[in-house]
Amino acid sequence: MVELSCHGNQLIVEKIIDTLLAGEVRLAEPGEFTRRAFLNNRMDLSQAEAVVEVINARSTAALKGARNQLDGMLSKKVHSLREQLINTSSLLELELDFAEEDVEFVEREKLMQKINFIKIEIDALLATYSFGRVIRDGVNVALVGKPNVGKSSLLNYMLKESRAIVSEIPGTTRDIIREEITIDGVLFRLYDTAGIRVTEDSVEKEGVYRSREAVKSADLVLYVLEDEESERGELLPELKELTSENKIITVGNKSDLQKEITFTADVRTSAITGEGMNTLLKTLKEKALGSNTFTEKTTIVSNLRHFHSLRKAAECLEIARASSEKGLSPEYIAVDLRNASAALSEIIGIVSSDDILNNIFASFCIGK
Ligand SMILES: Nc1nc2c(ncn2[C@@H]2O[C@H](COP(=O)(O)OP(=O)(O)OP(=O)(O)O)[C@@H](O)[C@H]2O)c(=O)[nH]1
Ligand SMILES: [Mg+2]
Repeated sequence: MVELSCHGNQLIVEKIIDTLLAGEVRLAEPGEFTRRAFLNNRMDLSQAEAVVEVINARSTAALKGARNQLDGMLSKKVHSLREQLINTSSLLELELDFAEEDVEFVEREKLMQKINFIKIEIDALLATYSFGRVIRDGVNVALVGKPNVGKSSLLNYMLKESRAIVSEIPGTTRDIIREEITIDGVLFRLYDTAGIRVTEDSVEKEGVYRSREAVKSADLVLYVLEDEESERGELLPELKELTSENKIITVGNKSDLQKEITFTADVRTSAITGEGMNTLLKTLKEKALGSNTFTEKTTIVSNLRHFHSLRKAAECLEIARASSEKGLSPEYIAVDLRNASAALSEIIGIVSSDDILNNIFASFCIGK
C-alpha cells in the first residue's frame, strides 16, 4: 500500500491523480473496497450496506443504528434464525429417508412451536421498520395553513434563527424553505410553505402549488391556524386525506393574543413568547416515532431490501405452518422452511447475484 500526502489544493490533487492514472493504475469503483471485504468474507452484506449508512448518517440516531448494523447486530439475529430453520428442515428431510419406517424426527407439536417462535422473531423485526426508516431517513414535516398564521415564525423559532422572512403582509412566503433540526437525536426536515389562499397573483399561485407538493411528500404536517379553521378540503384536498391517516398536528398559533378560537388544536403555541414550543417539539417526536420504546439493544430494520426479504421469510413460514397443520408430508413443510431460510440468506448475502451487488455498491462513493 502506498499512501500519498499532499497539499489540500484540488488542482494539485488532480495533477497527482492524472500522473498516477497515466501508469498502470486505475481509479477504484464506488464501494470497491467494501465489496472486496464482503467477497472475502470479512463482513456480510448487511454489514457492507451499513458502511454507506454510517457515511450518510445525518443524525445521532441514524449513526447509532448504522453502527449497530455494521457491528453485526442484525446479521447475528438473521444468522441464528436461518440456522434454526435449516436444522429443522434438515430433520424433516431426514424423515423422508426413513419414509417406510414412519418415524418422526421432529414432533409435529415441537415443529409448530419452532415455526411460531421464528415467525414471532421475524414479525418483531418487521415491526421495527417504520421506526427504522424514521431513524435512518429522518421525517419530512410541512408547515401549512392560510397566509399570515405564523408558519415562517414557527420555523424560525424552531431553528433559533431568522431564516425565513416574516411580515404582517399575508402571502410573504412564496418559495419553499427547507431546513433541518434534530429533536433528541432524530432528524426532522422542516418545509415552510406559502400560505394557501385563492389568488390571482401568478407568483403566489406557483407558491400555493408548491405547498401542495410539499404536503404530498410530507410524513407529517403541521397545520397552523390562528383563530378559525377553514374547511380542510377547501384549503387543500390533501389535508383531508392526511387527517384520516393521523399525520396532521393542528397548531393553534398566536396564543399570546388570547383570541377566541373555533377549533381544537393539538398544541397551542406562540412564536413570539415561545409558549407551547416545547410541547410542539415533543408532539412532533411522539407522532414520528409512535409508541415504540426501543432500546439500544433492539435490532432495528431500516433497509427496504432487508424488509422485503424478512417479509418473504414470514410468508414462507406461514405456508409451512399451514402445511403442518394440514398434516401434509414433511417435504412440503421442509421446502417452505428452506425458502424462508433462503430469504434470510439474501439479507446477509450468502447468495446474491451480481445485479444485486452492483445495485448496492453503486450507492457508495469512490474510495470506500
Ligand atoms: N402575536 C403573535 N404574532 C405572531 C405570532 N406568530 C407570527 N406572528 C406575526 O404574524 C405575522 C405573520 O407571520 P409569518 O410568520 O410571516 O406568517 P406566515 O404564516 O409565514 O405567512 P405567509 O408566509 O404569508 O403565509 C407576522 O407579523 C408575525 O410577527 C405569534 O405567535 N403571536
Ligand atoms: Mg411565511
